[in-house]
Amino acid sequence: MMPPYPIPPTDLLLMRRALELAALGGPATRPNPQVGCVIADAAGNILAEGWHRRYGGPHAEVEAVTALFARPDAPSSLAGMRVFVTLEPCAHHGKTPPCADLLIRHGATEVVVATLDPNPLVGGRGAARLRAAGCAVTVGLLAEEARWLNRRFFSAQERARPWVVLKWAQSADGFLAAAAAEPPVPANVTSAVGRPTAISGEAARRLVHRWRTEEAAILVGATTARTDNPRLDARYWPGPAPVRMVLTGTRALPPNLHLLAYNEPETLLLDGADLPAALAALHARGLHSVLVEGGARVLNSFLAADFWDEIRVLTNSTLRLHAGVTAPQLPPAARLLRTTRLADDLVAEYRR
Ligand code: AOF
Ligand code: ZN
Repeated sequence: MMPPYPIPPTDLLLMRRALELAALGGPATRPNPQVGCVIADAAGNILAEGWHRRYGGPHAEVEAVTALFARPDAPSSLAGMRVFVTLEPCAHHGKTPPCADLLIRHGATEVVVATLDPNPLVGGRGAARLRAAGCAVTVGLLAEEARWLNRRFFSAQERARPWVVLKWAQSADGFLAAAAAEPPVPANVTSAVGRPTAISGEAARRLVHRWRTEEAAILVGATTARTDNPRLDARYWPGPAPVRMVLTGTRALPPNLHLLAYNEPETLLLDGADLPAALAALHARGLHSVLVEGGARVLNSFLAADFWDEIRVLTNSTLRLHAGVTAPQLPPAARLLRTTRLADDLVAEYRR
């Protein structure tokens, strides 16, 4: 059942709050979704809040119900309360007992859900169980926002492939790197192998490290691994570092590269000739998203195969390279989500 039209503005506010709480879970919930829960009284006053804080920890509903009954003025049950939760309450015994049962046990009479849980273990069963117990369940309030928040989780559950974020940094004149050959470089040279070139400023680099904490894996091609010798960690932002991956060709990588020399956790080497297999390997490891950081060949191969969900482009507006490795072209399906300016760098984020 979709929410009644018109949607009461208070319901929107309460579900938005639940989504804010969900986002506090951040990468710590991986590979679980980020879930938030708000319990309000019949008038719409928030009495308790909760969110899924970390993988294996209590679910959002458990946190909120516990907070509610810890109040000195706690109600005797959930009867007459309004429970807002960003994901359908679970119906399965996972690391924790089913949230639907918890809500029923406490006499819940109204639950508002943003989206059903795509997990086949749940998939509508939580809502059905609540309804069977006489609880009114509404599904679909701010569903799009809730799906976006957990886009990586939904991608894994619904498409059995990771959410793919392509990222590159380019000069104002559209180059990823200066040409490998030292000048003089003919103006028409667009080599695929460049020189390691610092494109972005300090703030943009820090933002990229934040992005790295937000995705489960990070991937570059063998040429980038060789030429740039990147670490691909997240040392400029608190949070988990992504699992590092290199798409390799036929040549072995030099073992003294940072990616191989500092091999804890292990850098995975995947076959660059078979992108579907590489993505399947990520999915099989429970990695729900990947940040693809280059180089040109790898980015273009993801674009050509249409394996992308978001594209983020950092453009240094003051740097001109005149020649070198040409930046990929944005695909026609890319829609600008937002732009941000960080000193000289323009950050453009696209989705489909
Ligand atoms: C909820 N509320 O806050 C979350 C849910 O292993 P477990 O017990 O933690 O269960 C993980 C699954 O439960 C996860 O895949 C997803 O389907 C659901 N997550 N459900 O009711 C929550 N985090
Ligand atoms: Zn649950």
